[in-house]
Amino acid sequence: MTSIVKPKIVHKGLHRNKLGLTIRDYEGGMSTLCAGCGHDSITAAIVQAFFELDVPPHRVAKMSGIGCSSKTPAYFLGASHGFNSVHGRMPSIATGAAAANRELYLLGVSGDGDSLSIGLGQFSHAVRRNLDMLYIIENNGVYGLTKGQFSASADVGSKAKKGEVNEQQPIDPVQMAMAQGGTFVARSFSGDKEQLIPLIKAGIKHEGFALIDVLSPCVTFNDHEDSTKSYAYTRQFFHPAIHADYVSPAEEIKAAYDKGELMPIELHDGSKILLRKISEDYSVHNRGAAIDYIRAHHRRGEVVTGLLYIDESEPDMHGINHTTSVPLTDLPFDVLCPGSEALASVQRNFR
Ligand SMILES: Cc1ncc(C[n+]2csc(CCOP(=O)(O)OP(=O)(O)O)c2C)c(N)n1
Ligand code: SF4
Ligand SMILES: [Mg+2]
Repeated sequence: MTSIVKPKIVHKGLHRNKLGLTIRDYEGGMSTLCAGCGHDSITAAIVQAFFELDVPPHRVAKMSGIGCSSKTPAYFLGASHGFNSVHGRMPSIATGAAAANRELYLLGVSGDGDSLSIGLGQFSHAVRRNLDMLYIIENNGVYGLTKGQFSASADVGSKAKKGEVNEQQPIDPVQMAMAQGGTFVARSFSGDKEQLIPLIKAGIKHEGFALIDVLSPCVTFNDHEDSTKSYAYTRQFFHPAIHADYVSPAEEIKAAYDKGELMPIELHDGSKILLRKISEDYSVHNRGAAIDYIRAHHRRGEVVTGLLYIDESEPDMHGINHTTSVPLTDLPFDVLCPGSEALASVQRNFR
């Protein structure tokens, strides 16, 4: 994954957590994403959440697939374990890591393309297994890395950079996770760190599968090609001496709003989304009511944010499969590898 090594200058007065670490110890390489990309704001929230929870970075395994979103683990927790899997296959790798070592905090970062198109089956099975991990979808409605094709989360009527209009219904990962028995389901916005950081902390600590779908604007593919001031138009009349590309820096979109409040957000291309933060009296333990609530607001054009559902009574993957609590690397060799006679006996049972 591309990243630039950051010079490490630690200010003496920087706050230290219970482990004596500063926030700098939770950072990674310098981001190579477009300036203003929502994914960078989510990276900052992840860094802050792990720092505030006093989690030792080496106790974290960060997993991802392919996409701009899936590149971001290079930009946080440089001292943790990591695996950048093939497109849409991160849940399988995370399942293996979870089975091998329960002492790790598993964090999966994925995109709407990675999770809802090619990886939809993998995503669904991670939910129904209640795999003990925090799974963040950095949801921008497009395949950012491959230049802005619609993803399966694009809303009906949304326009691609080339003017094409999406006519297919979107897949909502939140409603999917609810329907498949998800035990921690939340949605947030990349620019709302007051909401996002506590949700990430709760998701890390949840025993089971915690999904946070984070709306994360893609600044580059909200740029319109019809405009004579667009980069695409300029390129037509420009003879490059070298093959290089430029994406204009954009401001990060931030949002601070209270419980129950409706917040209109203007995206970089001028389009709007309406965020509704769940109110004080919302019940997070009623799956049916939560789905009704999300759908009712969706019909009004609103996207509901906050912790939408939690169930702490369901066993996670380890509980269901009775996995060992000892990391596999710490098990004695004869337990891990019982020998050829034991294998032959298992095979005899299958005949
Ligand atoms: C097997 C396979 N098919 C297709 C691709 C091309 N590809 C790379 S990233 C991507 C989609 C990324 O979209 P998303 O997960 O939403 O990430 P974003 O870049 O928007 O953050 C695709 C289709 C690939 N790398 N591998
Ligand atoms: S293409 Fe879009 S998603 Fe990818 S880094 Fe740029 S702004 Fe972010
Ligand atoms: Mg995407």
